[in-house]
Amino acid sequence: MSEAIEVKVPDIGDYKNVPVIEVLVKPGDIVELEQSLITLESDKATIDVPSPATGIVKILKVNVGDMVSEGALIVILESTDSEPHKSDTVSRLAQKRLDLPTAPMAAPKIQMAQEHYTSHASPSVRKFARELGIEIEHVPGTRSKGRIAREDVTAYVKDMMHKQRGVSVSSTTISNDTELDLLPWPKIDFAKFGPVQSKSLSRIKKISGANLHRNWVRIPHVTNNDEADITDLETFRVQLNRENEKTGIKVTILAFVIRAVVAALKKLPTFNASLDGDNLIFKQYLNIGFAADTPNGLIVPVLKNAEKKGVFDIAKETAELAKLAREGKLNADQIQGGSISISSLGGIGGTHFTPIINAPEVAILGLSRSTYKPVWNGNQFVPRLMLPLSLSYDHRVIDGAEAARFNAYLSEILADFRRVTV
Ligand code: CAO
Repeated sequence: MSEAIEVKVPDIGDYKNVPVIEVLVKPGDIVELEQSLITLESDKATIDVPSPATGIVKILKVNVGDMVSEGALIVILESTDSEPHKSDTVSRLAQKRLDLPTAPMAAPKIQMAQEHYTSHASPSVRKFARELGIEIEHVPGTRSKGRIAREDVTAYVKDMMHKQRGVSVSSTTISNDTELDLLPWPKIDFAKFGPVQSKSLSRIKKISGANLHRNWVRIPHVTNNDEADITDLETFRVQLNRENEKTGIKVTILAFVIRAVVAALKKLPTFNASLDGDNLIFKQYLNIGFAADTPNGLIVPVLKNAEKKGVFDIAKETAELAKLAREGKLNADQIQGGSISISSLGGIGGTHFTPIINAPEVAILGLSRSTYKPVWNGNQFVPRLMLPLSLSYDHRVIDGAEAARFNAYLSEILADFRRVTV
């Protein structure tokens, strides 16, 4: 049965005419036993007045700024508790003192200002911060005397979330250490150890660095390493270049790999997807990005509609895009809209590496330098030209087995390029 309860300011010691600094409920709110209803603040303490019962707030009798003393009516509550209640909090306190049987008592929560705590916040605000996993000491208070209100905690959480989403392009150093709870970046006076020279990062390095940093931290990367036998393809490539010497177009292994990647994306479309919240966006276009090393830093031009282009066209267009990248002449359209990226270090060296995914793509293929290796053909070791493949993938989207299949399929095509169209 419901019962109307007059909730009054309980015994709060010697405090008189204390201002109400927060009203935490409104008519119609459902409140739990001991849930804070209002916060009072004296010179020395903040006091939360808790609800003496579970129920619904029917009438609110105080506003922020009102001055109250013991016995002042705060709220009329319609109790939904099954146990009978005394008519107000004061009588409950009296009952408790006489050791009479009673429902759980709602005593005021008094916190002495600036004594045990360095920050100034009411118990309800502290509880709210605790529930959100926030250390109240970190929250700047905006109320009088620097007191922290519930809204300050909310604003602090919003600010933290905003910072975590944001990307700083002004620096490639670890600027968000505190959010990741990392040690601060070491500050060293290098000149102590010998002569040094300071040079500012190029604009491209700053931008690509900030993107690489975000992608490395936010994407759970795994790299699947494999090797493709390109012995026959290399013979074909050399022959093609010899036959087409006059055109001035040089086909490198990269053009064949781009073509092979197009075929792999058609077969395994998850590699041509992007995460959008809890959804996967499957792209119907096949645009392949490739990392180009430029004097100013790394840039990723995008070869559009690669499925419509043959190996010669791909070789010609990648060379043109790489030239534009090195001259700093790429336009915005030429560096966006990729399905997947390729980072080829084959012209330089290396065996395998871990390329960083170019978000919002979900995979990147790294190519290292091909070398002759002894490969067992079932009867004997034979020299075969092996191209190292390093496929980094976003493990939220792609499973290890899919990644292994992608590399295995690529290897199959590269070993016998006739399969690219099959
Ligand atoms: N194995 C062996 N040799 C290879 C090879 C490989 N995997 N890939 C290329 N080569 C050879 C080429 O055949 C060429 O040989 P020749 O000089 O005898 O003709 C030579 O290496 C140089 O190739 P290239 O680099 O000029 O051409 P490409 O098509 O292979 O690559 C481009 C073009 C723009 C991708 C490349 O120049 C480049 O900038 N690579 C660096 C990419 C990079 O910085 N990645 C790291 C990014 S961080 O993840």
